[in-house]
Amino acid sequence: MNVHVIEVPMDFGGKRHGSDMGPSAIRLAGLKNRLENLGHKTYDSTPLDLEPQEYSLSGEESLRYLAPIVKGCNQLAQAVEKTFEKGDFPIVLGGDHSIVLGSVAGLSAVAKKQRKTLGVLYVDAHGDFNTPETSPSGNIHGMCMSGSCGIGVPELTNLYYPGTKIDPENVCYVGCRDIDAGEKKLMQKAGVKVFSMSDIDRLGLNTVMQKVTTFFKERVDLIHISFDIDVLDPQFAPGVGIQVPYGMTPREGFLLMEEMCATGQVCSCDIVEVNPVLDVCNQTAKTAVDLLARLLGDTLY
Ligand SMILES: [Mn+2]
Repeated sequence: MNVHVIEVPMDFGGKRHGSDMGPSAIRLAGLKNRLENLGHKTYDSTPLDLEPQEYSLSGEESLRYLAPIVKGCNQLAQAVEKTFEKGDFPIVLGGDHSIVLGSVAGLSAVAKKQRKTLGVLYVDAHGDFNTPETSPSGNIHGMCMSGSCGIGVPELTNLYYPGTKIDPENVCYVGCRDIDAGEKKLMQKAGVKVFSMSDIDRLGLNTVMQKVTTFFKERVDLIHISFDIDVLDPQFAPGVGIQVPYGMTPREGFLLMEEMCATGQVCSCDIVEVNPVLDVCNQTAKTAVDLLARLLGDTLY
């Protein structure tokens, strides 16, 4: 398979900066070699033409850095659309999670043209389903999935092209454990599927993944995975903007990726919020590489 590694060094969406260095950290951790050893051809580029955060104005407090986020996500959407249309597999390296607005917009544009249904597997400690009214922080990385689902301000819901990018009923979460009260109501109303950390504890990840893959098989043609590395427990992935305790182990993450690989439906993947400034010896980026390798066919035996 041809894999296009799309680097998105953009960290406007979160409070703690430094995830704009995530793509370099993941590249340094050996992504190219790992994927090529699995038999894939890789190429790498960045679509961003943007001033960094230190040179940009944050704008309104309830939607911090809205203008540069919209601009960068439009650039990303175009790159993802082109890659996917060519039949190549986009791996999008964030950056904070606001970039999912761009990935999903680009993919959904192609899915529409091909008359295929798109689903999103959202692997995250958080819901990222706030609006400016419910958000405690005004940070857009907490409003990106609601935006993709058509909920929130028009600048986000109409990003790249007018209209909703993904039907919330085709969105499935795994690993949530820190959801704001207001966003929980929005998620329940929108009808997204959620397997929280408690569900993983109750059922085990293997059973959760059987339910997840059945969910997608029954309702969509294509799956985009948006993997926020903060879903992992901070003891294994300390290099993230917001550490949330009691998370998934890397082994659970690997199993999730292997099971998704086996569906044959996954068409692209983001891996976001790797922040080398807060990391220890680049271990969070190394885990990101291991996760991506499992998604693209690596097995232990
Ligand atoms: Mn997130």
